[in-house]
Amino acid sequence: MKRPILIHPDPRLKKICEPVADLSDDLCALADDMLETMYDAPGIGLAAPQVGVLSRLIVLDCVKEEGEAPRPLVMFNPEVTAQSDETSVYEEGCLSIPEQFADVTRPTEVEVAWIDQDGKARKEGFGGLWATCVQHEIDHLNGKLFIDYLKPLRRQMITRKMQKLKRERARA
Ligand code: K1U
Ligand code: ZN
Repeated sequence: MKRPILIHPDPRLKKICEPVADLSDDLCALADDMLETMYDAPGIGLAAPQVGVLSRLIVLDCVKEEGEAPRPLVMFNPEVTAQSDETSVYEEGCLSIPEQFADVTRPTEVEVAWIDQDGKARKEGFGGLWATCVQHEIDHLNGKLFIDYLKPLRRQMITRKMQKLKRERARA
């Protein structure tokens, strides 16, 4: 089932999310819903607070090549366990901040530990777009949006645009 995506500004997008203690059927169903919502948007990642659930759960699939097999990843309690000194700049977007994009600098490579949908502990290194996306999604679990990396004036302008968008959508 597809779920509605919260639009910034929303207090739920600023909260620190709670670790997942047990993988219940409800949480696994939420992960499936999030993947469906992400692919439909379309997007390459989604974090639980973006659908209003304040738990440490993210999904991502950064396979972009047409014809290449999809690689959906579901991560409970993801944590960056190591990061490169080298940084890369990527023009990021966010499904909670539609049609706004900005350059963000992050470590080029990260190692991430997480619990998968079968309850198994996993650890893997990511680079390129995967590294950017997993860091963006983990930021969501800590109440941080990509616009928080921008200068205050640019952030304010984007926030005002989103407030206007929300008013227009509420009227429609
Ligand atoms: O967290 C989100 O809001 C999802 C976001 C993830 C992301 C994008 C870019 C850099 C870092 C993280 C998106 O998926 S925005 C949409 C998007 O980037 C995209 C959509 C379709 C095809 C390719 C990319
Ligand atoms: Zn986002």
